[in-house]
Amino acid sequence: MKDPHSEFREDSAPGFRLLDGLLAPEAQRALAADVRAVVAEAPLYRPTMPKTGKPFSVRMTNCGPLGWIADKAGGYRYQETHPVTGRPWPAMPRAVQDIWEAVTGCAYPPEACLVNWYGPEARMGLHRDEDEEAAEAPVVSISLGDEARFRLGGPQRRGPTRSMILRSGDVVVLGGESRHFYHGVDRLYPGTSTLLEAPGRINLTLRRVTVLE
Ligand code: MD3
Ligand code: FE
Repeated sequence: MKDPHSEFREDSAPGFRLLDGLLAPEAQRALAADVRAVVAEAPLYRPTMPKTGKPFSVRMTNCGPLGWIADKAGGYRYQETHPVTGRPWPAMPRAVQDIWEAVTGCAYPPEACLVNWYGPEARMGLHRDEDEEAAEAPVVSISLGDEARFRLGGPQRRGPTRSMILRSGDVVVLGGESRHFYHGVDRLYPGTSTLLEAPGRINLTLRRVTVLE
């Protein structure tokens, strides 16, 4: 059978690295507990699309100094406080910071850890991450829970895309050109992991937002 990851080698997506199964089950469980503690302090909420006000199917929260938010009136942006509680985001767990350092080798820390919580029916349309001033810093993604079909395009919205399965414990590093590629999540495969209490998937997206001088 064809290796499902083969089409994701460096040649077709420079800077894209899938670290398949980087996190052992015990590390995944510890991270899931960290995320539950974050959610207890900074509750999940459902963002809305700028202009249309259409709700996301993914629920979100953040930890770290900055959080990514979206709403009808204000658009996509980073801010220091939770849009519902008005409180500062909880601290980024040590384990999350350690993963960033280990996989990017960056001397600077990430500023935002977006927590995406997918229910069985949730998905994320094709988009680019372009709200960061630090546009050249890598982005790191950590998957926990049920498997998902992830889609990666190129620098233009139209054009070929490829898909792959992201599993619990997988870490993806988006560096170089791939940092600016279109990507999304087509669907979940509910029941493919027992890590979380309910069917679903958590994705942590780690980003540098501001440029260090
Ligand atoms: C490829 N999240 O929050 S993470 C997002 O699984 C987001 O929840 C998805 O896209 C998720 O913005 C995908 C993997 C990822 C993150 C950033 C990328 C892939 C990327 C940036 C460029 C190319
Ligand atoms: Fe994204």
